[in-house]
Amino acid sequence: MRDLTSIRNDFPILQRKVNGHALAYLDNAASSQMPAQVIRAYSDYHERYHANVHRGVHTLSQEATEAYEGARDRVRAFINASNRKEVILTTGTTDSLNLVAASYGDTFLQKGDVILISNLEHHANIVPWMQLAAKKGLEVKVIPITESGEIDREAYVSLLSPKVKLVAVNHVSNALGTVNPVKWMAEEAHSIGAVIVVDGAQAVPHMTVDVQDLDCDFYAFSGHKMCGPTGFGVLYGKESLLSTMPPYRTGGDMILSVSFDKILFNTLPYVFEAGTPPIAAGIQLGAAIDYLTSIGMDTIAKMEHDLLVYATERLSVIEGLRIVGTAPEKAAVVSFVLDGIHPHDVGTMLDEDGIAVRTGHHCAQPVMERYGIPATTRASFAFYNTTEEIDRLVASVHKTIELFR
Ligand code: C6P
Repeated sequence: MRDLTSIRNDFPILQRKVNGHALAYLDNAASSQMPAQVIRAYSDYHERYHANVHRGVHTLSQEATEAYEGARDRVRAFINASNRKEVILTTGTTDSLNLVAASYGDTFLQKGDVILISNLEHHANIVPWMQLAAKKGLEVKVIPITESGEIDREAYVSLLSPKVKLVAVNHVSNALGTVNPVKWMAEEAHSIGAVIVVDGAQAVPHMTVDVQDLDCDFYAFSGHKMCGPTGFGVLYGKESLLSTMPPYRTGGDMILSVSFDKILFNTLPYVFEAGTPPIAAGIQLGAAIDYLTSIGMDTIAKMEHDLLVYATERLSVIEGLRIVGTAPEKAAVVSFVLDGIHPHDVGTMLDEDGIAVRTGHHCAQPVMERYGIPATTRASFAFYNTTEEIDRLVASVHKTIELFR
């Protein structure tokens, strides 16, 4: 196992100072940082083999295609999809979920059908379904959560009826960190003939994900939360479903032939990938997967769990601080509120000490509504964080409380 100092040395940004202090980057749920290996993959592509993919017979284009398609193979292995046709490369989780709503949802859901959405969702796994429901006359029902921020299992089971055709849930909540029982939820959804769409944006970077074991129908995630690039992500879908779905976007690369009489669409996965993709970003995602794999997802999960336990212990004893989201199964996210101090003020104070956290509703307003709060301060950890950074967070929170009293 590599030691933490050598891992941290891979991340150039961790050397920088913010407001005169060493950066303590605790906003990994928003976007994680990139190791030099992933940064280099970008310049390497541009310096040595920048060309379009899937088109040229020339060497550069072939090299670019090989590297880009190599990233797809890495994704397939990383999430244990059964074959590469099931790996659609997108611009991110949001794009992936919109693809499912626009293609699968618009084709197979009918007036009167019910979509179940958990109360824990990011807006990206709410808005496309609500828009679809408004367009097609579907009904959206909400799976409630308990006070600790877990799916209310009994309520979920009682909501499942033959009218339910689709369940939308995240694997890990970005606002609270709750790990949801998606394998069990998939089993229940399938028992009444519904499909399950899992938003895995906050899970894939932090734990081993096996889509076949979960038996989810669709699974979406983003590159930039897993030490990879922004503007790139993945939609996993079962081949049996993807092969029945119409194209999402149309144009070049998603066709086999075009004439003014007839268009023949390309095969999976390319039929869902119209136009020139963000090639460099795709190659970087491949490099990010190599990097995470070199450390090991189980090691990453253990390192982050230790940070979660330490941060929870240290923060929860602060008078006037309340942690929102206390599920026993949590990823390394601590969302909290301080009596009488707005999270934005907390975030600004922490930034003065070089500590980056996210404040606000985290694009999960229904979660905030559930707890009757407008916002939280959220510290989210990655394997390269340290307990010293958590100590600094705690000290800075104390300082903030004293200043605002
Ligand atoms: N959450 C956060 O700070 P995109 O923007 O498409 O890469 O990911 C959207 C998204 C979808 N689902 C979940 C569970 C997410 O956490 C996110 C992104 C960031 O929590 C930015 S809002």
